[in-house]
Amino acid sequence: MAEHPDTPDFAPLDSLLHEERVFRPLPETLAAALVSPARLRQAREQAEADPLAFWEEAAEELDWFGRWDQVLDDASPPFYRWFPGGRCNIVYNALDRHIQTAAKNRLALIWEGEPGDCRTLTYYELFRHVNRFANALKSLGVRKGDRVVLYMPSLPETVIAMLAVAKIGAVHSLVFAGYSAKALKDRIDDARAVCVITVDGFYRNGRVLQLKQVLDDALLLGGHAPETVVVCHRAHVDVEMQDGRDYWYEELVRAERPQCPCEVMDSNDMLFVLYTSGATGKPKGIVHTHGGYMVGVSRTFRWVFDINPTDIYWCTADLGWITGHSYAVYGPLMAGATTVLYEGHPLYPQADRLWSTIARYGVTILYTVPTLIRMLMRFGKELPRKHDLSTLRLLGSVGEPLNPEAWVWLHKHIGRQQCPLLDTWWQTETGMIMVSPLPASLLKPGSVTRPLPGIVADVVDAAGAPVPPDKGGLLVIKTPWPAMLAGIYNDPDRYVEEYWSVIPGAYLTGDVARKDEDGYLWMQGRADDVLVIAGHRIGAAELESGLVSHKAVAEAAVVGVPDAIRGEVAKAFVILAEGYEPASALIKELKAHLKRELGPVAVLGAMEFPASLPKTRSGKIVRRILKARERGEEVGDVTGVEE
Ligand code: 6R9
Repeated sequence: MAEHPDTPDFAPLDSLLHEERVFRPLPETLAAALVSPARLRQAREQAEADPLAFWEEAAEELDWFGRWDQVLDDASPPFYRWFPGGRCNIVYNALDRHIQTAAKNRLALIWEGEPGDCRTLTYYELFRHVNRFANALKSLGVRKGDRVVLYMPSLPETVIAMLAVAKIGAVHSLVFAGYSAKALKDRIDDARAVCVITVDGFYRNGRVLQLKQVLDDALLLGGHAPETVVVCHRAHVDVEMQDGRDYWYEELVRAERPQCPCEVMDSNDMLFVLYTSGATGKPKGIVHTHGGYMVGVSRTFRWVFDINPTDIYWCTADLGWITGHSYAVYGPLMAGATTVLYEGHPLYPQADRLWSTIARYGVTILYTVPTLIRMLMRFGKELPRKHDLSTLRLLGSVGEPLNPEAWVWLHKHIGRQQCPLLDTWWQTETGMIMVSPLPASLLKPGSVTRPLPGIVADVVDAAGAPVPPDKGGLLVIKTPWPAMLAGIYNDPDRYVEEYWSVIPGAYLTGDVARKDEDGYLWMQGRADDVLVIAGHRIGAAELESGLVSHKAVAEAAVVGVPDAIRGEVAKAFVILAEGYEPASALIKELKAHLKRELGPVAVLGAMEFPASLPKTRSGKIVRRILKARERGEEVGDVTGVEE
C-alpha cells in the first residue's frame, strides 16, 4: 500500500492526541510468555551490538539444505541480499519438516466456508495435497522461476496452490478475488504469468462470485496469455473450459503421486510477487525471496504471537493481502500451529459471525483489522457476550491505526482486560512485523509501541534528522532486515526512487509517526494524508481518532480541502453509529468534541455522512479518492477499492 510522499520539504507534525492510559501485563502473562521482559531486553542488546549474529541465530532455528556464505551482503545498497549462498525452500520449513515430528497429525488448517461448511487438514494431509498439486503443476510444464497467478479467495486449495507453486521453485502472485477483470489482466501481464489458478465461483456476502468468468473476461482483454489455467470446484457453477488451456484441479491431481521433493532454492530466489494498488495506475509488484523472508516471518510470528502447539490461531486477513501470506499461511505453518481460514464476509449472515467462529473452534489468538473492530463496536457489547470467547488469550491488530477507543473496547469486551492487545505495524514491503509489542510488553492504547529487536526505526524530518520527542515526522527504517522486499518486479529504478531516495541511506515507509519520551511510536497515518491547517501539520489518523472517540461516530475519514485563509481545512466523512442521524446539532457537537479532544487547531470544515467509505479489501480507507473528489481531480487507479 505504501505510496511515496512527494513532500521533500517535509516539516515536523504537531501532535494533538494525548493518551495517558497504560496497561501492564498480568503476572500470569509474564510467567507464561515465550519472550520474557528480561529476554526481550537481552535480545535488544544483542541485536544492537551485533545485528547479524542476532538474525543468524534466527536463521539457525530453521532447516536449510546448505549454509549461507554470509548473513548479509550489503555491497550494493539498497539491493541487500540476505543469507547469500544459503540453500533452502520455505515450504520445507512449513510442511516437510513437520512430517517427521509430532506435528504430523496436528491440524494445520481449519477452514470455514461462508455457507457454514467446514474442512480440516492435518499437516500430513496438507503435505500430500501440496505434493500432488506440485507434481500436477510440473506435468503442466510449470518450472522453477515461472510466475503463477492465483486468483482465488481464502480456500484450502489456495493454501495448497501457494505451497505447491513455491515447492517446485515457481513464484506465486495472489490477486484478490474481488479485483476486476482489468486489474487481474494488468497483474497477469506485469508478471507474465505462465499459469493462472482460479475457482469456478465462491461465496461472499450471500452471493456467488463467478471468478472463472472474470478470468475469461480478463484474458479476452488481450495482452500476455498464460499457457494454462487451473480451475478448482467450489461453488459448482457452470463455467466454460477452453480445450488445451483450462484444466480442472480435481482431475489434474487425481493421478499424481503424493510425494514431491522441495526444489532447492538459493536464499535470494523469488518466492512471490504481491501487487500493491498504487495511486498511479501501474501495478507495483513487491518481490519477496525464500531465505530472508522465511527467517523474518518465522521469528516475528513466534515472538509476537507467543505460539504454542495447543493454540488455535485465526488471522482474519484475506490470503491475497501480505498479512494473509505472512501470518495466515507461512508464519503459522512454519511454527507448526493450527491456522483458521474463513472464506466469506465477516458480517455474514449476521454481525456475530466473528464471535461465533471464535467460539466454534476455540480460537486462542485473534489477529484482525481496526475497521472490523470499529464495525463490530457499532453492534454493541451484547453481541460478543452471547458467545463463549473465554479461549482467547491474545489479540492482534494490523492495517490501519487502531484508535484508543477501539483499542480499549476490544481489550475490555473481547479480551476480558486479560489478553494482551498487540497493535502490529508493518507493510507489504517489510514482509514481516516491524513495530509491535510482545505479550509481556507494557501497552498504551493507540501506540504500536517499539520496533522489534533487530529493527532500527526512527522518526525524522526531510533532512533525515531525528525530530524531537512528541513531534511527528517521517517513519524510516535505518538498517536492512531479513524479510525486506528484494525489489519491485521488473522495475529496479522505481524501487530505488520510491523507497531509498528521499532520505539517503534509509528506507522510507511513507507513514508519519511520533515517538514519545518512552520511545513508543504512535502512527499518524500516511504522509500523503497529512493536513496543513493554519500552518500546523496534522496526521489524518489523529483527527479521525478524535472523531471516533465520540459515541455517535462509528468510522471517520478526514481529508484536507483547500481553504483561502487557512491553507487547508479538514473535511470529515462520517459513518454514524446505530441510532444516530445526521443533524445540525450533532454536527455542532462533533466539531466541539474534536476541539475538546485535540485542541483549537483541530478545526473541522464541512462534514458529510456517506453510506460507506471507500476501502480496500484489507480494510484501509482510501482517502485519496475522497480527496480527489473534493478537489475535482482525477481519482487514478481504483482497482484495489472494494466499497
Ligand atoms: C501489513 C499491511 C501498509 C500500510 C502502512 C500503514 C498502514 C499497517 C498499521 C498501519 C497504523 C498499524 N498500517 N499497520 N498503520 N498502525 N498497526 O497493512 O501492509 O497493505 O502494505 O499496508 O498500512 O500506513 O504503511 P500493507
